[in-house]
Amino acid sequence: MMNALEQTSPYLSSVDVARILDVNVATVKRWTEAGKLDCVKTAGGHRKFLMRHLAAFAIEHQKYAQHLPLIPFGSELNLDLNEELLRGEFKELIPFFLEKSILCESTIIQNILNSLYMVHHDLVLIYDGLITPVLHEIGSKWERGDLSIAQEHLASQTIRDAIIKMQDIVVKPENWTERAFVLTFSDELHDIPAKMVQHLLELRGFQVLFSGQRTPVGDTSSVFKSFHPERVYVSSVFVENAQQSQAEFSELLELCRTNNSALFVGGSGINQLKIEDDSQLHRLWTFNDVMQS
Ligand code: B12
Repeated sequence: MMNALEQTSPYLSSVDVARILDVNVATVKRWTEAGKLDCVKTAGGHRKFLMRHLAAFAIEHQKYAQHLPLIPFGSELNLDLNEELLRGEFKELIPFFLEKSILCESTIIQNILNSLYMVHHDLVLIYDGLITPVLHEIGSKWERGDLSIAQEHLASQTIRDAIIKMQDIVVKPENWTERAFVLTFSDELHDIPAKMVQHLLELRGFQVLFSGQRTPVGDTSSVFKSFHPERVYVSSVFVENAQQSQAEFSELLELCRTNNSALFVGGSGINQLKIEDDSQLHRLWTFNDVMQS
């Protein structure tokens, strides 16, 4: 595994940025002074840039998005892969992203996600097209014994962290429209899909409360009282105890009825539950469904 200190520096110099955006260094300087392009200053007064600074700039100035190296930095630069990513196709990227997440190369993972978002502005494409197949592959490798439990944890946490950090550059509406509460049942450790649901809802302008892993439904009545969510989203990936999850599901549906909240459920764990026909309840399947819900 790669030592954190051996990772490529995430910082770019003004010269790097000028080269990437195909402008001269004086232009980069002017943009930073005008506040168009954010940066950090070193103790010595030098400007240093992160991909997220370029991301924010490219979102405002779309023509420069085409210049961004999606697989950035020195030897990692792979022009064929770059071409593919610009087209929003992930055939080659999936094995590359998988390998880098297993190696815990978080800088590259982060840059790929940020760059993809900058170019395509489409979280559903990234979640459904890249993250989900890579996580499934990590699971299959672990099942086959090709990855240890520790490696599986490290790889999935590397991806989880990058998904969360990508939110820094995601442009969200300025005003909240509705409130949503996102949770998993009390025996659930898988919370990455729930995190993604949270981000998609935020993108739609929802104010979201996310309680993550292992949420005892019985404890959530206070959330209904204080937060008044118009919507509740549950992600269920693995059901350890079907009876307990069934009881929690019924309790949650009842809470939603009492508080007039719509309940949206998704994930393969839901297939193991008896779902009543109820006008307040909606079964969703994909992240695209979350955007349409
Ligand atoms: C990462 C991971 C973990 C991490 C979770 C870290 C975290 N913070 O999330 C850790 C290491 C903790 C973990 C633990 C375990 N895991 Co695990 N894990 C995975 C892995 C690799 C990825 C899970 C994931 O995020 N997938 C990505 C999501 C996006 O994909 P998805 O779950 O298929 O979801 C899709 C839909 O279901 C849907 N969806 C899901 N939620 C929602 C919600 C809404 C609203 C909507 C619309 C859609 C939706 O959207 C997705 C797109 O189609 C999977 C492999 C896999 N195939 O997924 C195994 C996997 C889920 N784990 C598995 C197992 C067995 C376990 C453990 C029991 C292992 C153990 N023996 O301890 C424990 C269970 C703990 C528990 N009680 O929950 C099995 C489950 C098999 C099963 N269903 O019976 C899998 C499939 C691995 C395997 N191949 O066997 N795991």
